Amino acid sequence: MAIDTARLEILSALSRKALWLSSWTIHHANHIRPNSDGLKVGGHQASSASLATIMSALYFHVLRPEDRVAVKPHASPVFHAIQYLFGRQTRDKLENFRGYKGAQSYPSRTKDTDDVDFSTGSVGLGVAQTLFASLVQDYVKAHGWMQDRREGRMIALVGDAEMDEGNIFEALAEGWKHGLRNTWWVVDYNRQSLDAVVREGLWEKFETMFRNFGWDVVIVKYGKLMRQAFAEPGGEALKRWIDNCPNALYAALCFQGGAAFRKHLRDEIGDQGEVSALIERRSDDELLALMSNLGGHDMASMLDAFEKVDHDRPVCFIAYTIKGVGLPFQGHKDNHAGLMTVAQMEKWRASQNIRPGHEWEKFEGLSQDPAALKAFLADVPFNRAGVRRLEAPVVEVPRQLEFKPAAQMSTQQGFGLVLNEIARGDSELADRIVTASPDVTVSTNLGAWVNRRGLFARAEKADLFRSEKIPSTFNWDFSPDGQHLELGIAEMNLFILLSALGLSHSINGARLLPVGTLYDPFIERGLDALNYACYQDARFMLAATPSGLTLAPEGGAHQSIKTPLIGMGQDGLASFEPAFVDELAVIMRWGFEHMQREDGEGGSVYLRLSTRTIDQVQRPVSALLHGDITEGAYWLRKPGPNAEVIVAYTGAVAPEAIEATGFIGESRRDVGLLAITSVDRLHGGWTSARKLRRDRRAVQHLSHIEKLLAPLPRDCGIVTVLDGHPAALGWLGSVRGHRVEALGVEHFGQTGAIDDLYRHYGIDANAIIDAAESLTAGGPVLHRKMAV
Ligand SMILES: Cc1ncc(C[n+]2csc(CCOP(=O)(O)OP(=O)(O)O)c2C)c(N)n1
Ligand SMILES: [Mg+2]
Repeated sequence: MAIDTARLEILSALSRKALWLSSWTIHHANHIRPNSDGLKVGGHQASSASLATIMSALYFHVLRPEDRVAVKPHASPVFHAIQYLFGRQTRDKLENFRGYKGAQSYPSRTKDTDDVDFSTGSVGLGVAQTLFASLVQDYVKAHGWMQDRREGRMIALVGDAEMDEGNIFEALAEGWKHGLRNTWWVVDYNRQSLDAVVREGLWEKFETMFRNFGWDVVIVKYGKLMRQAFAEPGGEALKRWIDNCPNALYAALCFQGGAAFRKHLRDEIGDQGEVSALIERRSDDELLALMSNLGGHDMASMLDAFEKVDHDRPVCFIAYTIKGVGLPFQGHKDNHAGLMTVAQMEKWRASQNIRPGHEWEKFEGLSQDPAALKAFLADVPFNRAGVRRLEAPVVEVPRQLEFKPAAQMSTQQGFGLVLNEIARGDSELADRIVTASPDVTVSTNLGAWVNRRGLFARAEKADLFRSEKIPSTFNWDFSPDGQHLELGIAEMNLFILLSALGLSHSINGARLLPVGTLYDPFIERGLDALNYACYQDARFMLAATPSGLTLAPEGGAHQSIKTPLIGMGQDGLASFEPAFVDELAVIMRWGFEHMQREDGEGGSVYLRLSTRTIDQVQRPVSALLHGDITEGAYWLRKPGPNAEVIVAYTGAVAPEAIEATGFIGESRRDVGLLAITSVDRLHGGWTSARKLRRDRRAVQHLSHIEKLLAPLPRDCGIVTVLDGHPAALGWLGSVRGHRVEALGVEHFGQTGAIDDLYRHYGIDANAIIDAAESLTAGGPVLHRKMAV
């Protein structure tokens, strides 16, 4: 469908305006209101210019409110400029670009106030997020929760160097397996990265790969000026020269200008009559305009490419562009952090007919009637639905989550039992939970859940083993009602999928309660994706199991040491390491509510679990204990008034801590045993209490850990122990000034049985006793006899 000329002119004008505003934003931040630390705000002018036309085509014409976009991080200024033209971004925030509470240098769902769909910044992640967001939309649709909402296209604006990120390829494979639809990736093919010009010929490989995965590939290489020139006599030869020109040379010539192009064309094509005449008919400026008229800078070509798509298969658009197009450093390989000088900006300002002092005016310098432009912007299809962030009601969580108790269990087993009980019922909670696992569904105890709730696929697919009547513990039926998304091994995909699932309430208006499982050490494999999922406030529960040395019997390489510190350090993630299953049930209940809180307190939940079977405590869980467990700790054995030492443990080392406390109690007074269920929440509570007191907002307020440790005499020692890095608990001594012996694991890789390993790494009962001895006066403490 051809677009009418008047509309095309307005779109081109708005695109020029978006480019101007994005460059002015950066210029302003550098030269007019520079950061107080004097840092140059580079890095974005060239990247933004590269995408100004494409983004304008999308936002001002092609996009619909239900479409969602991940914008390449360095196109943030042009994104904010477009939002400013829409009236959704303030001048103040643009003037304060990259400053305190100003517009963010990478589009941020949580920190920006304009209409960011997905946070980007770590290249590659936003791209894959669109793919998973589309799968989630399919999931929501298949479950009948789209109501009357239209399917959106999930669109990523991708830097060509961004394609080097492996997570994109991992996602591509997963998308293929799940029958990906409604996903567009628009590659800003400027053939430049941060440092340099990208490798010749790489894109042909990518192109084939996209097609292999079932994507439509649309190449937008030539703009209208080029196509017209190719139609002139000699045009074929010009086209051939352009097609054969190496990336680096083309970029360099774009930087040098029309005269340089002319010289090269003359030298290389020689005097060939028609093509020479074609070139000579143009002035230097006209020749440069022709040669920089690549498809990605030509509004009509881009619109045409977008509008021609008449199917819902995924599409990769490869749009040829010039990094920094239209700016003095266009094409220069060093332009990533390039900034225009004041003099260059003055010259460019004049060429854009923008009067000094009128730089922020939306329609300054455009030849169109401002009223017409205003009316155009007010009627842009993308904005017709108003606010694009949706909401979904909170799913009620029962007061208590049940599980079938046993005298001895592991927390991983307990996790499976709790989910199994939920799956058996017909609560809304059960319906809204969606599980996912990177090929460790069975080995993380999700099997029972999957047996009851099935695997998700848009089309039914029966379990062949079942239809062939071969006995198997697990039912592997796929259907559109299924509630488990089975992934390949790549952990990055798990986290990006959790991120997409965990934003469904806001993106699709349908709340999902995602639960992902993986082996604890492999959190590190997907850590950046986990970080970004939390950063954009996606809500999910992560069950990481087994953890610590309790996975090491499978091989020393499978031990996780630093994940407790990751759990503490990760913003937006409340981390727990319960020892007993009744604690876990309380935490999961709390977690499903926490995942839905919108009061600034909510977030995601990380459960660090274990396969180690231990004796369970038999007790009623009182409301008080319930509160203590979710706040992070309780006394499993209360210390007496003259306590000489206490043991504070977290997680699977509970049996060692309990046993050691018994031995220590033989010869030391009033020994206490502190069960820590969440070192993260304990620490966070302590930090915020100190801040409240300092700010004089709650002078009397004491945190949970301060209250727990308050009765201890000043010279009481604390032995801390966990199957993880000792620093996670070592801080307990700072709360009230007690001496600490912090036990934990600091070295990696020994294989063996759990007992051997606990002894080897010094977190067994005797190591705890030794530590208690070193903190107290008095005779030797009886030790546990070693098996011989
Ligand atoms: C994971 C990650 N690594 C490194 C960076 C630093 N970085 C920012 S942009 C960039 C290269 C960008 O090249 P490209 O994707 O082609 O975008 P262009 O600026 O050319 O549009 C790099 C290495 C980053 N943001 N994220
Ligand atoms: Mg690039």
